[in-house]
Amino acid sequence: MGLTAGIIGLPNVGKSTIFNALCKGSAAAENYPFCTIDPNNGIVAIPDDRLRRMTTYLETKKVVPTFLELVDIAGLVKGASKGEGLGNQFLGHVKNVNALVHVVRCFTDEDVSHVHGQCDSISDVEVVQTELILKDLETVQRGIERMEKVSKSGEKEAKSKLELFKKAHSELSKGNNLREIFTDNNSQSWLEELHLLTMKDILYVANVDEEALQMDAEQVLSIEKFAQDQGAQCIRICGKIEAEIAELPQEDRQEFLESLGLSQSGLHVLAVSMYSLLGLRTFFTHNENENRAWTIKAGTHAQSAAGVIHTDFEKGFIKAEVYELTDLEQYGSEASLRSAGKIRQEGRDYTVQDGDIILFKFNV
Ligand SMILES: Nc1nc2c(ncn2[C@@H]2O[C@H](COP(=O)(O)OP(=O)(O)O)[C@@H](O)[C@H]2O)c(=O)[nH]1
Ligand SMILES: [Mg+2]
Repeated sequence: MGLTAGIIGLPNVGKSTIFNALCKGSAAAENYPFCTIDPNNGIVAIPDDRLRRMTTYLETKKVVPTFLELVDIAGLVKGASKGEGLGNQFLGHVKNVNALVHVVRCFTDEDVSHVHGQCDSISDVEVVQTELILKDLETVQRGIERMEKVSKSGEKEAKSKLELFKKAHSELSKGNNLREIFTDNNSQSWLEELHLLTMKDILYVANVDEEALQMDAEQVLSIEKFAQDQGAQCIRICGKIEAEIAELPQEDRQEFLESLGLSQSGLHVLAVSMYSLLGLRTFFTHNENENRAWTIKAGTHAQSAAGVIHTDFEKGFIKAEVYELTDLEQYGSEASLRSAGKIRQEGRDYTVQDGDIILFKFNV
């Protein structure tokens, strides 16, 4: 499952700094030379300690984590929806991502200029949000015009869609993000064809000063409140520290983090938040060639989970043999788990749980 997050925000807020640090840091940690695709697209490995733990007991040739694709989307300024700056290019890129990571400047640095002269986090997020809303208004307006034509032909579904699009238009006109309004599956699937920006899940990232990672600064609190009012999450990352971490060899990173009083890197915090935002779960597989982590949506059944690995696994699905990491750590090997009856036999409708280690049985 390709999962893509687009990093957005005003110019000079630290988007590229965070993007580069996460991609570079991840590439070094996982030893993946291919991690950066181009200057604006990168693949970061989702850090997951369970892969390491399982590999202590299950010997294999390589360990493959699951990935998140990041896109550094430049060019959002006031007026972007009307084509200012890199307006149209920006909006073209942002249309294709699964989720938005909205970086807000909360750090103080007189050497780094601010597009609007002074740094005010709330008015900054509002400028960005307004551009997304304006662009959606334009898109929805086109949708309405199209549906008006189609519904004249008497098609029933088109009439209901037209109503829905009009409701969306009125909510946007009031300055509302659509994700907060349309939470039911039916509306969501009808709105999907419009690729609306304010329907996308969003995570706010306060790019803070080193001290503000642990201490509450006023700017940060106000952004956290802003996010909370929308039912969204806000995390704190210090771009400067992430950039320093990315330069360190893997074995020195934990100590560096601890010296700053931190337990996890920004990438870790971001990955965990992304998973929770998008309702994602991880399961693991093991064979002599690789131990691997896979991403699925919460609620995915065993047969569809098999399809994430290979369509043949899904088509020829027989059963899933499932066990838990903590049992593996207690019994030490698959053979011992088997003789202790700790490997469960599950059918196609079994709902895969986060952390399951699964051996799929299938016909080819
Ligand atoms: N002091 C400080 N400067 C930062 C931080 N993050 C980014 N910067 C600086 O802010 C400037 C703009 O950063 P950049 O990542 O290019 O911003 P972008 O336009 O949003 O991509 C650069 O000079 C960065 O070094 C931070 O956490 N603290
Ligand atoms: Mg940039």
